[in-house]
Amino acid sequence: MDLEDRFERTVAAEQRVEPRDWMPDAYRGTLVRQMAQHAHSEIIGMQPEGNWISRAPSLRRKAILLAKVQDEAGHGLYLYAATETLGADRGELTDKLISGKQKYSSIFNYPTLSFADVGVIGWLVDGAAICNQVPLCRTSYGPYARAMIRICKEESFHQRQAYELLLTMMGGTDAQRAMVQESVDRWWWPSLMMFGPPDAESANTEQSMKWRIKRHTNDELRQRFVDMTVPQAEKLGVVLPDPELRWNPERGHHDFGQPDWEEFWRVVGGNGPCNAQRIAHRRRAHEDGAWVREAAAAHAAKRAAGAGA
Ligand code: FAQ
Repeated sequence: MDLEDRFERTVAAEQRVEPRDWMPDAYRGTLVRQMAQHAHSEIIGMQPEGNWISRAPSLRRKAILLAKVQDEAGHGLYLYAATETLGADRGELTDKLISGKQKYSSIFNYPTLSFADVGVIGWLVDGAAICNQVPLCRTSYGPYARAMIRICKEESFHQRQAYELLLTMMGGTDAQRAMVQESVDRWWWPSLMMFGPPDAESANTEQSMKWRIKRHTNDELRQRFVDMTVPQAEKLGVVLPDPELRWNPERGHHDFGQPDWEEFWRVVGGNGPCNAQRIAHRRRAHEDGAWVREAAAAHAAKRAAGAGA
């Protein structure tokens, strides 16, 4: 059996492809692209909520938010480590992020204007991330699938703490309820965009599904997210800002409107409300951390020299 046959059979049999196995160059390239974008999203995704750590309304909320943002750093690190098993270089990936050559999720280019955004991000953005990532626990590349299992457990906790925060705010004053609704109005459509363009415009889906990197199409996951979120919105008492949203008994799913796809492509292309700010912040943090990398390298060199003596 030649190498390509063996690879195809492994994927078809729902077995995992592991780092030392032969794999087509394009499979490797697609994985590095998707996993690097995913890692970058986790790292850039620390910024919108990090904006509220110093202004959280109580010590309890501050401790929870701090833990969530730290988890996101951890997710980024697992994912960068997983890309290294494919031969990628973490330093090069960071350079591509801060020079705008590699993407990260569009959602993190929107501003966090109120504390309700912390709850709504945890509910909708982590909710969308869970819908997208639970199937990735069965993705064909072993290290990515295993990283996803741990990440999904932590994302579930993120979503629950956020829903509890929103239930508390909705049980509060009229001003608090209005703050939650205003936040939902801003985040609903960008959350739907997280699943990527409609299937007909998704350049990568067909091949990624064949390789079992992706297990569902963008539109399938978007539908799943809407169906999951509507009853949660009802229980909370917020209105999702889509006049076309209604249950369709024939399909057994909710019908819903389309996000503004021109806005999506603008944000993906670098021209969203906060793209420049997010990249500048990440670049500054990277440059400010140069001394840590130099010290770590000097320490490692010294130890290696000592070990050789
Ligand atoms: N934003 O052909 P497709 C999180 C790009 S969750 C920006 O459909 P694909 C947790 C796409 O890369 C967020 N770009 O692409 C958290 C492609 O461009 P390319 C991260 C997007 O890969 C929560 C082009 O458009 N999650 O961070 C977006 O088959 C709270 C055509 O698209 C993941 O990355 C977008 N929304 O499907 C953290 C999950 N959508 O590369 C903090 C893993 C598409 O050809 C706080 N990734 N593009 O130049 C995936 O599942 C897939 O990559 C998709 C896109 C579904 C995102």
